[in-house]
Amino acid sequence: MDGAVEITAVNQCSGNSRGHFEPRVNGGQLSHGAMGNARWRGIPLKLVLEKAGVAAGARQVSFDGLDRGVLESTPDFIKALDIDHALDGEVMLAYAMNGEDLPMLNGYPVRLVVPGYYGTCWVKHLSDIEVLKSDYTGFWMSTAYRVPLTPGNAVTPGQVPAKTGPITRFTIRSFITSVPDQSEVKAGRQLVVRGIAFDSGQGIREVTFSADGGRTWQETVLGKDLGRYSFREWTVAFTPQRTGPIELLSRAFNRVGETQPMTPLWNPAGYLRNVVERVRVTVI
Ligand SMILES: Nc1nc2c(c(=O)[nH]1)N[C@H]1C(S)=C(S)[C@@H](COP(=O)(O)O)O[C@H]1N2
Ligand SMILES: [Mo]
Repeated sequence: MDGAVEITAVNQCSGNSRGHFEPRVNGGQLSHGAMGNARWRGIPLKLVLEKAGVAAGARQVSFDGLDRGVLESTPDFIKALDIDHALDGEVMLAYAMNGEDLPMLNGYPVRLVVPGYYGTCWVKHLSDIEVLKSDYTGFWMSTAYRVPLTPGNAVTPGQVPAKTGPITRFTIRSFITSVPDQSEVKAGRQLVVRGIAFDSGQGIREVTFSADGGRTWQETVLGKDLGRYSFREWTVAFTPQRTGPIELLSRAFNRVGETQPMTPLWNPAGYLRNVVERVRVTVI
């Protein structure tokens, strides 16, 4: 298709904290959250908006999909982006994922792809795009999916934030993917640990690794750069010496100096989780 572009980008649900997906509470068993990394192909939203013509004074663009709420009382899922964001040339109307038509569950036939932003903005089964003169105020923008507008978007547990705004960009995160939590590893044998890191598009600069619960850290080797919105793979080799329990940690740093906190930041919905995660293993 004329003007088509392709990027590799992470799609991550905003409900990404372990607490949010507590299996006993809501049946979800998504552990670190629901996320994926895929190649998205489509037309920049900018091209379509420019073809339609955007009048002066436009403030936001709203996006609606073909689905409706399960209950009569559930508001229709409609999201909005600021006009400058919608026209940034990166936001995309995607029709293919990993070289094939979008699967039904991922938004067939067309979905919005908003690189670096939480999945909630990535409206699936897109049917209506509307340029608005004022900010969109529907439920899924003005009530749901909001975070405190405080440093780190955090408040003291239990505190109701004075001011909130829509959830927007990913926080920086990293994970160990090759060693399961609560597993066993052999003393004296070299282990190559693999993992991933990503942020909202500033670019991963470095991932460090600790095999002693965070007391000492070593550098890891970054894998191929698939673009600034993609997962960045990393590997590190280490040889556990003494038997007994140890904790493996990884911590990512990006090009603008952001990193993951060592202790969790709290907000009412449990959004934006990016604390350094711990993998507990026993050396045998
Ligand atoms: N039409 C429509 N699009 C939607 C949603 C929805 O309920 N309806 N949910 C959003 C949310 S909250 C997320 S996390 C992503 C999930 O995208 P995926 O199913 O491709 O992982 O879709 C987004 N797009
Ligand atoms: Mo989500």
